Amino acid sequence: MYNIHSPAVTMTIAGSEATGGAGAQADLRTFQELGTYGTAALTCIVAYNPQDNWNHRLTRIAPEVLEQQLEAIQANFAGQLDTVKLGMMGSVETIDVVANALQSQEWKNVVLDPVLICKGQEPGEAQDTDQALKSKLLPLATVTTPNHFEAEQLSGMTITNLAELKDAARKIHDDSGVAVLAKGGIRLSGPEAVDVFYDGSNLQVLGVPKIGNHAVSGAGCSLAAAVAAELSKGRTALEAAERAKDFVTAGINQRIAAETPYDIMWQGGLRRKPQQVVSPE
Ligand code: PXL
Repeated sequence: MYNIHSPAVTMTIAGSEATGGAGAQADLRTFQELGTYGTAALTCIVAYNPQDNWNHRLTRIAPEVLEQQLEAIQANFAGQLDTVKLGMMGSVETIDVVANALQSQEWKNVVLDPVLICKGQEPGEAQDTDQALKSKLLPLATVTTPNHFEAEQLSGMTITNLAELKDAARKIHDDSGVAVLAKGGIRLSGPEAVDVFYDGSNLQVLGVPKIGNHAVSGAGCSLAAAVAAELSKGRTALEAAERAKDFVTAGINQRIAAETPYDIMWQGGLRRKPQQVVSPE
């Protein structure tokens, strides 16, 4: 006897980060933790270099190999897959393949984490990739989650305080039509890590007390993946943003230490703590 289980199906199109802190590995753990069935199409492979200050060594996946992964996932879950999260792209060719896949079927939720600093890329090439992301992927997204730097780049504005973060979120939305969750995180001064959600009608400030003053690995990837997971379960964009922020805050609170200069967020932060075993008197 068996039962057919039908969790929401979610897909990430992202890079592999072998140590598991960021990228597709963090996305898949987030999908699982939030009760969705996660699939992943890899765009590139990042291997940090412990001999060189943990710098990124970046290998791109050939565009036709990305195409094959997308074909397999989309065919296998035809009619079930309506939510995708986009992470690190790594090249203009990759962005073209992803834009084609997005246009090949209907999607309810396209969450774009606009990873603009693709460490390991030559500066000129990185600029082309950023430009392609803005012109080809942003218009196909339903929600985007820029961090402080990315919000500055996408809006063309300087962001030093909450009022400017709000203005940038408005500008990115007005230019693109996409709901924006702009992350101030620890970058803005003050006691709170503040993010701004704006979807054209609703402007909401999401703040929680800062947990230390150092960024942790995986927070950005996991936030966008959590937004995607919550949307795939039928939540509104604002609800998804609020839940994703709780998920990441709990994960930062229970961070994992490693040899890299930054800690790693733990996707199990919202789990109920194991019951204390009480020994019989
Ligand atoms: O945090 C951005 C990011 C996204 N995707 C991959 C990464 C990183 C940062 O290291 O390696 C694959």
